[in-house]
Amino acid sequence: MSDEKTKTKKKEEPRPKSIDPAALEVLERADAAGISTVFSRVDEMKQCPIGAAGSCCAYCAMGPCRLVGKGAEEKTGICGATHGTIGARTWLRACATGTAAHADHGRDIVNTLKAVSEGKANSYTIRDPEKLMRVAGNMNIDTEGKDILQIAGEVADLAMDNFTGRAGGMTYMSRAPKKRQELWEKLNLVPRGIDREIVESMHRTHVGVDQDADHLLDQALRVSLADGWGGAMLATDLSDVLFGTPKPLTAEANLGVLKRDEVNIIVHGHEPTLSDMIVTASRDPEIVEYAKSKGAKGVNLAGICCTANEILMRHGISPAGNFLHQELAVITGAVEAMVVDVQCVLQALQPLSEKFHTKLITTSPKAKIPGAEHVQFDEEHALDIARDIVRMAIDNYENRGEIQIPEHKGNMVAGFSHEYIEYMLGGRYRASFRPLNDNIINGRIKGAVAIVGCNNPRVTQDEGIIKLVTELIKRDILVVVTGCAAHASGKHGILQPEMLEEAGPGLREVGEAVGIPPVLHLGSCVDNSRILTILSHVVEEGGLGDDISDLPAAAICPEYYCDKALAIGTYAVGSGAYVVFGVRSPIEDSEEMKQLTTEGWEKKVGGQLVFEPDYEKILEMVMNRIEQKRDALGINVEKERVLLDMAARREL
Ligand code: NFS
Repeated sequence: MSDEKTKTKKKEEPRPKSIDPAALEVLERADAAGISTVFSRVDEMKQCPIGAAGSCCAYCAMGPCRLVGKGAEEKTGICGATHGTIGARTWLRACATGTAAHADHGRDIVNTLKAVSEGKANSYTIRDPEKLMRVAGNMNIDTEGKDILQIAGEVADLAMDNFTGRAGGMTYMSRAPKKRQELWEKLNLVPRGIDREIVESMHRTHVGVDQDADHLLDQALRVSLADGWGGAMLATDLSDVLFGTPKPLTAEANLGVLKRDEVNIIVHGHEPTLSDMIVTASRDPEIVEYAKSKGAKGVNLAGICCTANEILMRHGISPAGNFLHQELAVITGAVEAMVVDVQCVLQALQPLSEKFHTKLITTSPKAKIPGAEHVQFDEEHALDIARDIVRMAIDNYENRGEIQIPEHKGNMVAGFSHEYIEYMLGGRYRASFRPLNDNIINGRIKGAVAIVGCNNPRVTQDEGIIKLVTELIKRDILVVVTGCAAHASGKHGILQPEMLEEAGPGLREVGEAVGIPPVLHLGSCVDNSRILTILSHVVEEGGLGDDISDLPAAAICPEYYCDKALAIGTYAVGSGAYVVFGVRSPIEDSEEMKQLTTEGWEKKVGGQLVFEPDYEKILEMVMNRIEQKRDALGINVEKERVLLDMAARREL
């Protein structure tokens, strides 16, 4: 490089790792001690620009093929695959993987419900029999004269048939608005069975099978719909049946929930089955006594990722953080055991935990990490296994070294199920979404946006999530959050009714009258299915069009990192939503793919998936979309703003 060039080359400002002060504090400790984390490794590992932009195909041993260089757009792989084919194949396979993850989670819940119905999993009960009856009703199961366990068994059997395809289609597709169901029928997008769609997606993406990008993307929609309206929705509903339907509760969030003088156990991953038992075990007086006998004041349970959301929503267990917090929790030195099940668990936790006293315990029959201790979970001995794990953590308390727990934590209200939102809006005896529809129609609430998904160390942790949530509520947008976006919101204190003061005047009025905060925590990522249910109810309630695609609503996944997120985004589009992902576009190099997933999907299913790394632009795009939808509905007429008087509030 010439001297001239060296002189003029601008020094890039280092990107802040996080906007979370707790994360920054622990990272300082890590850096000082030379400890590697996902935050440091991301700087050491440059992204492959070819793969990142969707120009690499590694699906067979003739390649990997790279469609780069002069005339790249016209280039093909050795087999002849174009940019569009490669992009669509990669997209479809990601959706199949994401769907498989959510569906397999759902299948385990179904198996647990079945075992309970047969009296084989005695640690569990049907905590919400009312919900079981509602689910049975939704599934058209005749409950007359049957006892609760028999009904549970029949629900589990029919749920299982959704996986195999024996149910003759997917039971829950009928929950969608009529018009949407007809569109799916017309386009042949109705999933025939969860497993079948995953298998067919894998088959179609094998080299030499489906090579038409548009046709491949139809399968991406179909398999992802089997996630949203199948695997994920079953996981949510049946978890509510087994573990309780969430109701609002308060908790704290961030690394500051770890306790200096108690045995800290972190449950991390996604499934509620074992973690729910660990909650019970950690509260067992005998176990607490055991902890005291080892010099601790008690047992403190906290969560990371979506397992955390499951036990937060149902038990008020405070989460210690989102995806990028898993290593940071270990680096505090205060975690006696990190108990992991499936998904989003970094392999790097193992060598890291060896540097501290933390015991890394894998529990799923599906997931082992070399070097970690494996205590295999099975639902028939669930509570005993949970007790053993808690005792292992207690025994490890005496091995603690120096600890450094950041003080930061946010207060929050979580636990909003769709049932509770309906009840809150309409009251116990006339639970209804009517007040929400009315306030969207009269313009007090402009629309609704879901902010969902992950952290990704390629972008500043939590920045996009927090910026978008706070800016949207200022603009009178009701926001719902799930997954790691919900964790971020909790850590930064924006899941509190006090946030109404930061909201636009219309949203604030409604929030105060109805008693809801402006940002609602709906749970884990499988609970994105609650959003589908809410949107369907809102359409059904009337006055806002007759399909999800008519609603002034959108979804944003600002910091996505994994296949599950793409499956969620794709089923949201297939359901009629406008979806924006941050970070970067995995199809940047393919004009055909960009066209198909935006204008193409808009024409076909009334939604689109756009990638945009700039948060300001995302905000503008989403607000424009909401205004366009309001215009199309004819509800954007300028009205004189009337402040609510007492009578109007009572009516609300
Ligand atoms: Ni969702 Fe939940 Fe978090 Fe992303 Fe991972 S934990 S399932 S995938 S990182 S939001």
